[in-house]
Amino acid sequence: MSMGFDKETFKKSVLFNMKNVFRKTVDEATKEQMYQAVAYAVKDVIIDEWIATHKEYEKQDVKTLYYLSMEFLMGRALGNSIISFMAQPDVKEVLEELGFDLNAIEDQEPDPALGNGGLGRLAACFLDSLATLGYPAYGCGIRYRYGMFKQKIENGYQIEIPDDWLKNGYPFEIRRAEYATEVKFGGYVKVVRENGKERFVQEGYQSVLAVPYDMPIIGYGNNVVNTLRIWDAQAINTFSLDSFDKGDYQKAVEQENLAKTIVEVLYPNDNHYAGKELRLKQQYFFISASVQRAVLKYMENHDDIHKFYEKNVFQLNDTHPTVAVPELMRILLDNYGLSWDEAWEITTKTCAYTNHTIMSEALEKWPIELFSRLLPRIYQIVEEINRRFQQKIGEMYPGNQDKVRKMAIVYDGQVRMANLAIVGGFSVNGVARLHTEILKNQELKDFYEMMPEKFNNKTNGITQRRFLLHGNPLLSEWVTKKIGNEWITNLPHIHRLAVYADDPKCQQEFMDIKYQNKVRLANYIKEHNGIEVDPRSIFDVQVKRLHEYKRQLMNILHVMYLYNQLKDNPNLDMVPRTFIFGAKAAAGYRRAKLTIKLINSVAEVINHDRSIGGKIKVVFIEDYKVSNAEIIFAAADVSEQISTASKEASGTGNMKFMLNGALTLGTMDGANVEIVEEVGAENAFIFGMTSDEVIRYEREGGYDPMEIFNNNYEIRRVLMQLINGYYSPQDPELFRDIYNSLLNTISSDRADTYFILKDFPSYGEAQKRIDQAYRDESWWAKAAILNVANSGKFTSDRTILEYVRDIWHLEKVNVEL
Ligand code: CR6
Repeated sequence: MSMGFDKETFKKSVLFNMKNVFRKTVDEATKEQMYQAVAYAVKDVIIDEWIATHKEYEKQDVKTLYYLSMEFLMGRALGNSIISFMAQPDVKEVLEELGFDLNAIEDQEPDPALGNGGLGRLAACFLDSLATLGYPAYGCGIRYRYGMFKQKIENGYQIEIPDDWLKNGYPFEIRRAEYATEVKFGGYVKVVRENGKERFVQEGYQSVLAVPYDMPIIGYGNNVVNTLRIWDAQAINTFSLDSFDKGDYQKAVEQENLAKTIVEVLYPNDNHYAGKELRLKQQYFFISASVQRAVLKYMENHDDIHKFYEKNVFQLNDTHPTVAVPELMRILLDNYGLSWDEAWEITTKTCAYTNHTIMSEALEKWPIELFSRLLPRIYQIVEEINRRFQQKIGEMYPGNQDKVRKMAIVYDGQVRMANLAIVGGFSVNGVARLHTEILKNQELKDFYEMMPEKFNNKTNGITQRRFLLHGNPLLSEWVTKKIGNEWITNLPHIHRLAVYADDPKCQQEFMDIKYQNKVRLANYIKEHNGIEVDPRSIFDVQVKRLHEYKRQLMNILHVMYLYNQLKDNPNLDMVPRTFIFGAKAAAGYRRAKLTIKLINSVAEVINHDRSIGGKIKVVFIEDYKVSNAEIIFAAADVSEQISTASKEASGTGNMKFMLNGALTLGTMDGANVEIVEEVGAENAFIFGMTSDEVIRYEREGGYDPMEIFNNNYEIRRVLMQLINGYYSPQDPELFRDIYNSLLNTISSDRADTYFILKDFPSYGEAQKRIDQAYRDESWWAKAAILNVANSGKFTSDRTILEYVRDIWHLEKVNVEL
């Protein structure tokens, strides 16, 4: 147990908070009030460790990582905090003594969703690992007033509801007004001459005040508490009568509005760039504040700015934070008076970039007009970076305009952020081996040829502390009973479970735990969806953002196909299956939203058809988020990871399922490749085209879905049901767009862009193999245990150690109390 925790003190603290914050005694308190009182007591416990950690960092003058990210999908903090200082049994007892149940109290916490999906959740796992491994790090992001929307399903359609997560205050955060920083937008750049030197100053700008809020990131059992710093925006001068008199009224109001709107909401797009001006404002806002603060902090205890990179490293989580490159340049040039070469050396030794996608629609490109109007000085610097880089291209590839066309940073009226990130840093990494290979050999081939030393792979990972220890207490206790608890901070140790995979008693124990977790999920589904599901059926789960490349459509088309088989032959011999979906669609992504409607329409028909004897159930879990994800992973038998090969950079849900003993039904895409390598192809269900095949078709053509439609009766039957009202009798045309996306070339250059029909037969085969395999309970249990036992590679601790070794070069710190 961590030294900061004492049960009696904790109890007193809870009672004190209850009185002080709510003027209540415990027996009058609501669960929500109890949650707050407990949360503040937890903060009390960690606050000394938090202070001690930062003292230690200062004392040792450590190198610090700034993980710059537009998104941090943290999930709830209370449960994990308690686990981290290893006081869960005590806290549970304290609450029981006070008449409350810890689970119910945890359930009161809003689930801070300041992220869309994998990228934001990865950032959260990384922070957990960094603290647990004892590395000095800040997460830097935005304190969105509204994070990811809450999803409601009404009449089968997704409805987006703002998620006011700050409504009752957030007990874990601390406002740090003393670090507030001004961020400037717009205006123009004036050149002033001072003793023979030119200086650039921005004038006529609007500005906002960036005010940081700090959240504690608690290491597991090691007294380390790092910081997630998220920035809020405030008007610099709230407007006064005075400014009204001077005619500045308009300006004052504008500043007020600018501040309010900047941090108002997270853009709900995953893997898709919308090109909105406000988004660029958000990017510059949090980057300028974070970079300014990092430089000031460094200069508090150092006098030579030239060595900045020795003590600081900025990791750019995708291209969203790329303005960090010109912003650091600006500070070094304009505030510290460095020469271009000096500033460039420091900047390119400080910044490193992670690429998270090859999907072209996710590539950020800003029109010059917008970029230069919003960030005039930054744009000047980007132009100069581009001019010098093009010169370098010219030297290496004389007269090769094609190289310039492909690699230039400013080209065709646009600023290309990925190119800027590659040129402005010392490292470029992909997030799974296959993804990095595709970057090197296709998407970023020219950059790789020019600067191969920058490229490296860092296969993603997940934290076992949240996704097994917290999310699956039954399995986690069982694992610890078998092999001890070292896996909590050293996941590869979990391989010791492998010796139990053949043991019938262990198999039985494992399957019993899976069953209980399925009952827990079934109860959740009953409570939230009103649908009864049978925990003895196979739980076949696809939870992730809704996107065409992830092919939820292929999954539901297969359900439609199976249902047809059952209707033809009600005695069909099949193991009962529950198909579980969970997915949010970006609010403006029409086809994705229609797919949700399709899933719910199919569910409506199938779940009410008594003639199939309950052999298939379809459930769409509303509002998929970190807190219910933990329950879902624990209960899954089958993990659907069925993206079109080459499109899913890594995936991280795939790893969370594996850790919880689900078998992967997947394509050879992203990190699936490495999962299969670890667990063995015989313990997974792999199907579909390889990434090479997909890429070849994309390049050379030669795929015609119409041919499949014409030659495959079962597929044709399913597709016809999309347009004959079978699942939408009131409106037979409802799903026409989905039908068209598969067969008509009108909506894109090629029909079936994601090769759903092409992979469908092989997907159906794999599904059949699952049906057969599940009948042999002992085989299944063994394969499931082997999945758990071979998940060691996929801890984010391993990923972080690789980043530290190859990119960040941080020193581990011990914190004694
Ligand atoms: N959408 C990838 O698509 C990857 C995560 C984290 C994604 C996904 O395969 O696991 O990043 N990409 O690396 C982006 O967000 C751009 C994602 O979450």
